[in-house]
Amino acid sequence: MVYFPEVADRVHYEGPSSRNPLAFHHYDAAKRIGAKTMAEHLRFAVCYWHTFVGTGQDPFGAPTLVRPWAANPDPMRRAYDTLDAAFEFFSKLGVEYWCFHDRDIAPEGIDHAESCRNLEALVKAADGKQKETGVKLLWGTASLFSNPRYQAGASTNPDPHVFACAAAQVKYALEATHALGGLGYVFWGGREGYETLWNTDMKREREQFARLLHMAIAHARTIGFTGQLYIEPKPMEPTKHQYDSDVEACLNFLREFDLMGHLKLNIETNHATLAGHTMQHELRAARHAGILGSIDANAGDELLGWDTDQFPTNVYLTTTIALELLAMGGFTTGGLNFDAKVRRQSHEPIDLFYAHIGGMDAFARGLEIAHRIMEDGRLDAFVTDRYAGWSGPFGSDVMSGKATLDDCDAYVRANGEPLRRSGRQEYLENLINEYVL
Ligand code: XLS
Ligand code: NI
Ligand code: NI
Repeated sequence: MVYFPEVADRVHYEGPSSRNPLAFHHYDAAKRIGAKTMAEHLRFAVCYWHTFVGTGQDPFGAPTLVRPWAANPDPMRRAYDTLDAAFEFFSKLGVEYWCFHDRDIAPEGIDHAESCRNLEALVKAADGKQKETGVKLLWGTASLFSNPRYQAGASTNPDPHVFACAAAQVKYALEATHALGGLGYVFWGGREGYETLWNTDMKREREQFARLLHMAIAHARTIGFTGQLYIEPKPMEPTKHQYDSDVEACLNFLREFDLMGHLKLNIETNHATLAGHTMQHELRAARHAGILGSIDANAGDELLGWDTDQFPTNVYLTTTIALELLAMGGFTTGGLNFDAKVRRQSHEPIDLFYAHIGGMDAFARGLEIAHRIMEDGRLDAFVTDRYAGWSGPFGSDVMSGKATLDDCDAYVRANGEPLRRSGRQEYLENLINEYVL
């Protein structure tokens, strides 16, 4: 069955003047930007959960995204149909990667053993699809938040029996990811946090979470999975407070529990803004610590206080992301995964194409702009110059630990009042706009 008949074979690049809404206007996969092609820089992935199993259900209303691939009453049949639709979509869109949770691709069975069998069957089918289409797995993950048993957390649950369920699920999800040649595996702790501290031993829960991660690292080694493991910061939702609240909290967690070097971060735009940070801040903090691994590309709504997971269309945002990406030297195992969903009124399958085309075009433009800003060099030169004093004899003595408070006292007595220099924020904002506009 063909699920997306409106797209005959593939979405093509037609250039900025095209009026075809089912063509790329900026994303030209093979176009070279510096040393790499656009496709090599951006490494787009489509997420399975929002795009193929999201229903549009909200607390006020029933599902609106009623999909032709979800029509079969038998859950296993439905899973195979969904897989067909997904790989048709990936191929027609021309993305290289996909991402999934165990429960997205295969339904839960009546018990753990049946759930594992279901997953194995769908992994086998997905493997065939990957070989047929050439689409690869960016990362896999386990849904440790949807089943009611996880209501009080998965690895951070007060009950070790629940911990065991979560760990067993991670074992199979890791093996599934490995079987599919996944480049990475993500831990997003959807319920690894608390609703109220009155019933919570926060110290113990964080230790439990770290234990699960150490166990997963050991299992990855046992099965020979060499992909990158990531944790994904998010401050809240569904919990009131999630332990992986932002990049700096994750960094502290990784250092505290001896996990640095084993995990990197998968950073999501809407999670950054929920944490009260810009995406630029989160990426910068991770990049400086050497743990910027992958990106969940989406956008929030400035006026709404939850994870709206919208498609990124703002070129200013994609430019700042691309600047961090270029400054890092590009992805190694990571990519740009559209962890984004169409609005519940956009209920037709074709809306999924419009959404992804828009996101890919916005990133293509952002990449071109960021590359030109880097080539131009004025922004970097300004920042370097702003700190130039630190390369002088006094600045070097301070930073090498040679200078004492007495030396500072002597320096001020000899040199008097420092000159104030403008931060030139508006000048720099205009400089960025020279390229964006
Ligand atoms: C939810 C998260 C989730 C992870 C994967 O907010 O973004 O989708 O990316 O579990
Ligand atoms: Ni995400
Ligand atoms: Ni999210």
